[in-house]
Amino acid sequence: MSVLFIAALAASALPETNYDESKVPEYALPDALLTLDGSRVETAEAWRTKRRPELLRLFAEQMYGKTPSASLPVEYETLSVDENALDGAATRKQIRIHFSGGALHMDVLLFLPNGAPSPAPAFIGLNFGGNHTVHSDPGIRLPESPMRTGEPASEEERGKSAGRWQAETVVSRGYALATAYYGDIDPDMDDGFRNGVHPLFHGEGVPAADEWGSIGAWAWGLSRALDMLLSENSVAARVDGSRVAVLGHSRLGKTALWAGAQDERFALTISNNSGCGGAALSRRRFGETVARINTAFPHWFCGNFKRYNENENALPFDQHQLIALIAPRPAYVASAEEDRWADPRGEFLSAKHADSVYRLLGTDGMSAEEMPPLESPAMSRIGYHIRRGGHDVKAYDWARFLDFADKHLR
Ligand code: GTR
Repeated sequence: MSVLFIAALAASALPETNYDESKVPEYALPDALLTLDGSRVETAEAWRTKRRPELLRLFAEQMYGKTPSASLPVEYETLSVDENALDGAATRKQIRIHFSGGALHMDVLLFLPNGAPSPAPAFIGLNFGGNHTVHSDPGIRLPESPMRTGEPASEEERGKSAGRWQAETVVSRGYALATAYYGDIDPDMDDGFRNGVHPLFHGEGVPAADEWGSIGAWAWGLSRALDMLLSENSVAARVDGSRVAVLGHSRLGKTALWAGAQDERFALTISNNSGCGGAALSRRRFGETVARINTAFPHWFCGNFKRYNENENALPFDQHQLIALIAPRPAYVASAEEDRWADPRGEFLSAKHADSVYRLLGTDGMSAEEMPPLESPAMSRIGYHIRRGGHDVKAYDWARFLDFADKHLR
């Protein structure tokens, strides 16, 4: 039997995808403030010292996999500087982060605003197609790591995702923009963790059932890029490391949430259409489900997460608690009307049910009681919008992310 045939069989054995709100099963969400031993967290101190570490551990061991605590040796190499990028509005820098003496590298592309006070707040996120897809600027290098197809990156793709990054707008509003290709950290393939960062920690072996998959690796990469922003002198002079927002779309939105939850140096976290395994509540089983995502993408989460295929109620948490782990730092969740696969209502409900933790920590949480209408953003400590259209990052999304960042990082 071919591999494709087996995969199709496995997928067809799954229940039909539900897009009917009336068929969402009844469920009880685990209480973010109730610890495993049954005691209730009543103070910010108890959240910080007891419940937050407990929840982080549960998400690591049961879902994303534990991130190695050891660090790899790094070196930073400036590949290029163009002080006159974006028609003079930005300085473009490309910095290569070498890990373990060159065993792996990640190229970070930066647009630093020329006309804004320095150091500037920044957005950082991984991209799907290589840094050269983020803008048509011919000076942006192609990645050396493979694409998801296994093919090398191509010149034809230059600038094809510029709409998803809005570099001119971001810079004109006084923010720096940093991005790296996610395949530099771990190629997005179910290949037994033979490439990318995993072998640097596991050698010939594979991660154990409670150790990181690809999302964990990508989140780790975001933290390593943040290390660079904070410590590479020429960058640190222009980027304010205490005001860095991490964002991502879709699987990289799941990644941004996990990065923001683990690494408290990220001042603000944005999930765009992250859906199942990201902002959407797993227990709703609306659109993509745990079983579907684990079948289609077995390498994204840890081995233990497969225990919850069609068994969501056994999860010791749900995704509202991932957002709660970001508290009291601001978090923003963006949905799209036609992106039903990602369950927009489930994404809103996660944002809303993180509220109790924000309030315990002394900030406001989610201002909207009900899911806001189309393109009427809720802009509290937790933000949310749903826009018209499908699964994508649009100018509308960026405009709201910038408004939200202005509110919290200025
Ligand atoms: C889909 C997957 C989603 C989402 C999306 C993406 O195929 O089912 O969970 O991550 O890919 O990343 O574009």
